[in-house]
Amino acid sequence: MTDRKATVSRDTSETQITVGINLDGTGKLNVDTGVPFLEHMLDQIARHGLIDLDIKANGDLHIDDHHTVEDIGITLGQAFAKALSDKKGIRRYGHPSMTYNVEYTRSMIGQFDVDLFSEFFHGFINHAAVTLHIDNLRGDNSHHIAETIFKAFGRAVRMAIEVDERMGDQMPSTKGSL
Ligand SMILES: [Mn+2]
Repeated sequence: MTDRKATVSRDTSETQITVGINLDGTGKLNVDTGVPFLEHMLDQIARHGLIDLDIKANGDLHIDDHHTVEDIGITLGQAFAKALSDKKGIRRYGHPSMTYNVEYTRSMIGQFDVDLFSEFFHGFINHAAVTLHIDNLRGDNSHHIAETIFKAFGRAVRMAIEVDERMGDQMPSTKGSL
């Protein structure tokens, strides 16, 4: 199997972001974004997805965290798609689509606005071209609710991108190409 690694840089007037990704990593995170709670969540993706992530972001945090969080989602999605390449031999695939049903018990976790989680996932799915359904069943602590979402996301991604020996180099779709 070829290396499933990629690096993507994305530069706008609002944010400058570089994401390095290794889909077959060991769960190592190297991060510097200026948004500590998001970093805690990126750590869940890396650890539970067994993905190595190297993420540097320099965003307009003097306004708020919005652009930085959304654009990290976008750049991570681009790096993910690039590292997956033609998607041959993996277990699951999708098309950009998301449902997100989560009720938080408070609007802020520390300094972090919980609205921004859906912005992050929207950015990711649109650029990674994946289908993602997030339904939080229950929970009474917003920090824990967020953690369960990101842990489950990491696990789901890990399963989806695992190479299935029986698939050979087939595309996991009756369409034959994506
Ligand atoms: Mn925690």
